[in-house]
Amino acid sequence: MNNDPCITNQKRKNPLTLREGFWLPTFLLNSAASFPQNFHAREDDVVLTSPIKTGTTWLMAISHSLLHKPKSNDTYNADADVLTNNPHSLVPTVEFELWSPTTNVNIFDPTPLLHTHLPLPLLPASAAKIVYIARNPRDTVISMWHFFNAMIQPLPLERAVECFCSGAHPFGPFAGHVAEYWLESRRRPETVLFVKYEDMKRDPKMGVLRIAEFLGRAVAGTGEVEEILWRCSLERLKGSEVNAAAHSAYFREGEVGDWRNYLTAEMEEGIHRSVGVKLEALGLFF
Ligand code: PAP
Repeated sequence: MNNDPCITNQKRKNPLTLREGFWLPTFLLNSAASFPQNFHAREDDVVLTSPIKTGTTWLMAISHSLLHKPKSNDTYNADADVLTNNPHSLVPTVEFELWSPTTNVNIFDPTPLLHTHLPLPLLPASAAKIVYIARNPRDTVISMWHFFNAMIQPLPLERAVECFCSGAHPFGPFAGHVAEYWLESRRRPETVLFVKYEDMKRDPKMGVLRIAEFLGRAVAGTGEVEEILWRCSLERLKGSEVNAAAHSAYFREGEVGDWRNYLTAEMEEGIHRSVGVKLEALGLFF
């Protein structure tokens, strides 16, 4: 095992650079650096945060649905929003879209709901509300492997696991990313909500209610929660025209424990040794 930034860097494509102990895609360094300098949170701003492949898209769809509640006799249709836009278009990811070279747009002003994959030490100090979603590392690496196979280039699973274990993958190391947000959520529970993908899958209604309560958003009974869950369900998003056409890589199985279909005992042991024990020490995932 070595420390080469690897998953997206075979043949020197998409190199990574180390910042504050985390590997960032080099092409995102400028926008990542300007986030803490230029973002001044307002009281009701919300920043969704996550490593990659831990349930970001689902969290985006749910949070957008919660925060864009139509007022009575408002004709705004939140369902149409989610059905006709990929959630990543509804909730901009700071490092990808901040002053994007293509749009030259500063996304901070118009939207109260943002997302970032940046680790905690690279976030602005201002106290916007943060909702972080994490996932079991074994399912995360399998999801990551499928995603990079589809979006960048095919690579052997052994290589993907090796990169994951070394921490040299986009926004890695995974254990450090998760641990920092977890500890911050314990220190400042009113500011950081830590959500686990597995909990959302096991009891999605409770998951939505928890997020709604944290965001200070009153929910009109279980009917509304069920509607949000239906609207944001994997099946429905996967089947929508916009996602089927151009964003299918974001929607796959969405299963807890899918790693059992892929990882050998040796791979699993390696993940446990390099990532799992750090999370286990915090009572997370193992
Ligand atoms: P990202 O980091 O590229 O944004 P992210 O959305 O965090 O990806 O994670 C993708 C995973 O969430 C996929 O898991 P899988 O590979 O194990 O299947 C994807 O299927 C799952 N996912 C996407 N949308 C939903 C949803 N609406 N409900 C549940 N899971 C979802």
